[in-house]
Amino acid sequence: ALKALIFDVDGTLSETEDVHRQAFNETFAEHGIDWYWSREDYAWLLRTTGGKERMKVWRDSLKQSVPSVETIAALHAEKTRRFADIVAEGGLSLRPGVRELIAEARTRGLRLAVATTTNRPNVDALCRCCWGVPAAEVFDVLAAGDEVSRKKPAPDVFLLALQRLKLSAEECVAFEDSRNGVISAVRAGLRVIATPSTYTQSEDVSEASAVLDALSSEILSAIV
Ligand code: XBP
Ligand code: MG
Repeated sequence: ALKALIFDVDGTLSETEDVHRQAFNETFAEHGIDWYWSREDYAWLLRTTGGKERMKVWRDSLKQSVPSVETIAALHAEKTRRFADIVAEGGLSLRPGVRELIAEARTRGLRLAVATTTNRPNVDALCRCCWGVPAAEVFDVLAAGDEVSRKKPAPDVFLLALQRLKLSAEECVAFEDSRNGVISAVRAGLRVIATPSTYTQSEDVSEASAVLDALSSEILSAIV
C-alpha cells in the first residue's frame, strides 16, 4: 500500500528556475565574470543537474579553464545565499495543487519526502516562503544536493530518500517535472507522476506512469 510521497523541488513544487537563473547572473556580475545566462542558454544548461556542475559545463563550452573548480564552489555558495534572499522577499509560489496535495497526504497519514538536486538551504527558503515554516516541518525526510555524489538522472538521491524513509520503492510514489528527474526515480524503482514545468515542457517524460498539467488532492484517490 502507498505509504509516502517523494517530491522533486525545482520545477515540481514551484517554478524556481528563473530565480536560480537570476541568482547565478547576479553572482557573475558581482564578481566581474562576463557570463550571462539567457532563458535560451538556461534551457540548454538545465540538462546538467546541479548548479556547480552547470557552471563547469558552461566554462567548458567556452573552452576556458577559469574559474577553477574551487572558485566555482565559492561562487555557487554565494549564488545559494542570493537565492535565499530573493525567496525570503516572497520571490516564489507553489505550483497549482501542490499545497492541497500535501495537506491531503497528511490527512491520510502518508509520509512526505524530498529528493532534489538543489541544496538544502534552497528547500528551506522555499518552505519558509510558501508554508511559513522550515522544510523539516513540511517534510519528514530530506535528501538534497551534495548528499549524493551522482546527481539525477542517477537514482542515488531517490535511493537515499527511500533509505531514510525506511520504505521500499513499491510503497512510494515520486513527483517530477523533468526527464532527468523521471529517469532518476524510475531507476530507483519508483512509480513517477510527471508535471512538466516551463523549462521542461518539451522533454520526453514517457517513462512516467502519468503525465499531468498540475497536481491536486484528488490524484491520491487514483494511487494504490
Ligand atoms: C534542479 C537542479 C538544480 C537547480 C539549482 O534539478 O538542477 O541545479 O537548478 O540548484 P531537479 P543548485 O529539479 O531535477 O532536482 O544551484 O543548488 O545546485
Ligand atoms: Mg525538477
